[in-house]
Amino acid sequence: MGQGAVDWYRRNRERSRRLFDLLGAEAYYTQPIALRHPIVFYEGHLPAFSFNTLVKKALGGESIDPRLEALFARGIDPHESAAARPAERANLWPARTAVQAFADEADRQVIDALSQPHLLNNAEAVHAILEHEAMHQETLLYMWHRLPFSQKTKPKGYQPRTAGAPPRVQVMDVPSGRATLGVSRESIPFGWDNEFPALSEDVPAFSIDRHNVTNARYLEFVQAGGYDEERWWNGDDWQWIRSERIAHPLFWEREADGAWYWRGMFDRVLLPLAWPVYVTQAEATAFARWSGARLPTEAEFQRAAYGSPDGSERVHPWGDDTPSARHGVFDFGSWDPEPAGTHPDGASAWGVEDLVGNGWEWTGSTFAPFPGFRAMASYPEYSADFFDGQHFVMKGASPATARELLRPTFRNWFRARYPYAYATFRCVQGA
Ligand code: AVJ
Ligand code: FE
Repeated sequence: MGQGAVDWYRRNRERSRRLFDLLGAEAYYTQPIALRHPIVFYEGHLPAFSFNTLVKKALGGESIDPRLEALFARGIDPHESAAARPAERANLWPARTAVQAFADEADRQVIDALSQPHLLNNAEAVHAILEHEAMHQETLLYMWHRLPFSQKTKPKGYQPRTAGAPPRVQVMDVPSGRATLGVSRESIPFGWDNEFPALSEDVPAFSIDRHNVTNARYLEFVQAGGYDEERWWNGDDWQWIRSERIAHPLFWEREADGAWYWRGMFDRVLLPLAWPVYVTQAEATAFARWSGARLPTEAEFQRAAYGSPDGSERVHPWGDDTPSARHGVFDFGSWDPEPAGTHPDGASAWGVEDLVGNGWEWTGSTFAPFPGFRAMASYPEYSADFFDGQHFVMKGASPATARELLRPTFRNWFRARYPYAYATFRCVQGA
């Protein structure tokens, strides 16, 4: 593959290191999200996955440490009932020095492999390890988000951009037309298995919110008693609302005096009314129902984001220009969201803003294989383990999504009641 892959790998490793450096030592063995592993796992998982996938599996190389390679192999999205119990697991994890020694050797061998010119046959494994690390940097950030502020060091000069009034609610019309959901293997340098093969759909006309649903709009739902009324919620979601006594989004906190706050990455701030609300798919669905609308399907999202009046489709919502901070909040451009309406340069052909950036967007579509799906050789469990009807597609990007992942067919997914991700939504009407 050569220099490009080596550079990307080093850039990834450097960014991961900087993310770990934000934390105090006391956080290392803690588990900020009960459904995911403790932080120590991820420092091992990133190099272990790269080493296992490229050096061992693709190239048939020897082990460095079979126990650590197995321990750090996999750790995603366990079922709600399978939440790891911290006490039982505490002494399972190695000392940090051992994790880092393993990581250094794995890095050395991965970089050595990436430098070989004959890696072309293994392009899939190479891209998989590079995108895998980039994706996990977002996982790390939303885990860090849940840690006490006292365990994180705020980067010098960082201030969340809270100023600005919520934009007027506006809907944009999207005429009927075709939308691309999946692509053929030959047409892009790399995609995950769930992006293939080619698939396009006719999408009837619909109208869609110009902006994401903001905290201001969502507050109306909360204040109208939305969390107390069963009729807005799907059955399982209502059970969850009741049994967990959920009364507002996880990112919101309330003081005794009744004031609402947003839990940011490094600060708690008075609820920024213009920011997109971050919620579960369950909460997004309830809000949409309450407001007489629904969530977009995956096909409608694609049409709103990439379609255009002349029938062609764009590379990005705004066109062909290389993604930059002017188009939206992604690629680690901020530690928090920014006000809706502040990136008009990123608008799609229909004038819909922030489709890519400022928060992943929930769809109403379950995560399912496209007809003709084939699990990828280098990581066959990547998608296939999640085609269970319980996961929903998210599209777009959040502030913590690397620019390399901004392609129209990239699909993300979580369970309907997973509250930790940087995920927002907008409503549609029609058809
Ligand atoms: C695609 C973001 C849902 O984090 O659970 C990381 C990505 N897969 N390691 C996850 C993933 C294996 C996955 N998501
Ligand atoms: Fe992983």
